[in-house]
Amino acid sequence: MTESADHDDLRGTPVGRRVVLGMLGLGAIGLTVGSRVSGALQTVAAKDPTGITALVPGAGGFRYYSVTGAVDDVKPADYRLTVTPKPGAASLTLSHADLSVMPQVVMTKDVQCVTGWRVPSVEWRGVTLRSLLERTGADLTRAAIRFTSFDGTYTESLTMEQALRPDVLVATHLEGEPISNEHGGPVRLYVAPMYFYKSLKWLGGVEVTDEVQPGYWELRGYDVDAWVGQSNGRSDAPIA
Ligand SMILES: Nc1nc2c(c(=O)[nH]1)N[C@H]1C(S)=C(S)[C@@H](COP(=O)(O)O)O[C@H]1N2
Ligand SMILES: [Mo]
Repeated sequence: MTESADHDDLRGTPVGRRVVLGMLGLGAIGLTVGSRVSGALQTVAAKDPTGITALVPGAGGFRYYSVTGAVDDVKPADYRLTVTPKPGAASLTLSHADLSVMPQVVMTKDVQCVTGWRVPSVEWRGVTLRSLLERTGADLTRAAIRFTSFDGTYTESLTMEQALRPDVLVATHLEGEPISNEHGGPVRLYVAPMYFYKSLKWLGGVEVTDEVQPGYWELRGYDVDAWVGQSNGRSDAPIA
């Protein structure tokens, strides 16, 4: 099914398939927020029947998404990440400088949004979630991780097995530059093998949990295990 077909199908359909409703929500929110970016973008978005053409200025092919509208532009010096190493344990706080002295990893991989757009060969830099968990003494025998955003609304999750993969990054740099506010800076998640909704922007909290707690879009019908090409009824090529 195509995105425009989803939207057409939904006209006059009061309730129904959760995934399709979720997709409508995703597209509509991209349009709403994107239209605030600039008048020119609003014009482009308004002409697009799928409503998801709000391009991030100067970021070839990316669309801007935020379920909360504009988010505070937090400077690296003011950034804090709260880590809860096991359920019920006291949390600890990391600064941007703490992240920058952990082993840095660079990976060039695709970005694939579940609504269909793909940006090939994007360079990400940061620390693996694994090394962050190890260095904060997290209990790696627990089931899952829950992520919160300092936008106050968006959440995500990974199983512990997924979280420990080498291609899951707590990212600080995108294409060689500090991640901009639009892209979820100063620190966001990049979950390479999964649809981009797993890559939570404006990362504020990393919490070890005893069960997977489905994230924002997953509560609205998207798959929790969001492998590219093997979930959400899509057949995109996997990200190598
Ligand atoms: N905090 C937060 N993270 C988020 C989202 C969001 O709305 N809020 N949208 C997700 C979705 S659906 C996508 S496609 C990507 C978009 O990232 P971009 O705006 O850098 O292109 O962010 C993901 N992470
Ligand atoms: Mo997305």
